[in-house]
Amino acid sequence: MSKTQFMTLARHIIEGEKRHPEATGELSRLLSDLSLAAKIISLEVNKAGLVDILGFTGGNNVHGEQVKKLDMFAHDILIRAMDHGGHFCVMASEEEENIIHIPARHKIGKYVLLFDPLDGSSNIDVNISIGTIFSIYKRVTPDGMPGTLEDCLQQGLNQVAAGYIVYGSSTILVYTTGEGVHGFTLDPSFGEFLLSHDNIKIPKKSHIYSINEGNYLYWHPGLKKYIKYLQEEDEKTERPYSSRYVGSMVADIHRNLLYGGIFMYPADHRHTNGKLRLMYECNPMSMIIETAGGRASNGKKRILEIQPEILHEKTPLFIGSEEDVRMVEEFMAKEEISSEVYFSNKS
Ligand code: P6P
Repeated sequence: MSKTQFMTLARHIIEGEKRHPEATGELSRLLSDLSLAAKIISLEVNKAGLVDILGFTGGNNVHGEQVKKLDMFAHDILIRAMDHGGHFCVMASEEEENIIHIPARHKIGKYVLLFDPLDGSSNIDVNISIGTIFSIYKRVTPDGMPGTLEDCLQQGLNQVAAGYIVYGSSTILVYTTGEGVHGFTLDPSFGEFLLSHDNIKIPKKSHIYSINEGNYLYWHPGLKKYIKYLQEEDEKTERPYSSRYVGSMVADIHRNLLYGGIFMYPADHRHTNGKLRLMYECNPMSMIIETAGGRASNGKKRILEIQPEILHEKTPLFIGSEEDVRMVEEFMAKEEISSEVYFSNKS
């Protein structure tokens, strides 16, 4: 029997905490609570086509984007699963403009949870993989009091845990507490996440790139040259690369984590800070990829070193195999131009 068989998520987390005598077991419990929410969301995602849960709520989220019912379902499930366990002092969600306080009737904990309840939701109706992303910090304000925005606006370097659940051909939960990246596949027959990807390492160099090439006209000139470089033929450097872009960040990054690859959502004339959110998309994914041996930057600076200023802050993102990310950074540095010139609004 392989050593990973029947290693459940709960047992794996506890095994991990045994290596830290000072651990209280709190992180184990909150990650187990998260996995329960993931199972419930997975059930709904996998029958979305059968239950009248498709289509738009008619409402818009804080970013003016039309919200699918499944987005709000996942948002509500995560809050209901996580707000009473006594783990958190405050939460924040892509679907909520302001921080989410813990109801007064519940014990206030020492952790902070930021999450994107259902990323890639535009793919729900066409049965393309989507995902939940979560980021966990320890609070920085005094214990016992309600958490604040200050507890949320921490550098990604301070994360104590990060992870995602990808709802695809199977439901896989990937998490890290900084000691390895581990993947668990949900066995729906008995509702357990079983260890399926132990200590994942991303290849240092790849032959896959992920970017929305429809935005080519608006890109930084160095990025244009980089993409053209990837499309040239050179056997020694495995070029041309393969282009793979699902339009669902969790699916794209999960594939690149396992196979190697670089995922890019750059700034451009229309997205002057990129499109993806720092706190609950880029930071958690960056902790995972860096822990797996990869690299994540905004084109110049490590994502995890960015000091956030607002909750729904956006950032350009270049993430994946270390050599590939460093190369695109070099291409853009060579074409360094003033951002005024580059981002002057030509539209
Ligand atoms: P575009 C999904 O809406 C998302 O936030 C990410 O999951 C995905 O990578 C990106 O946007 C796709 O954006 O502009 O290429 O359609």
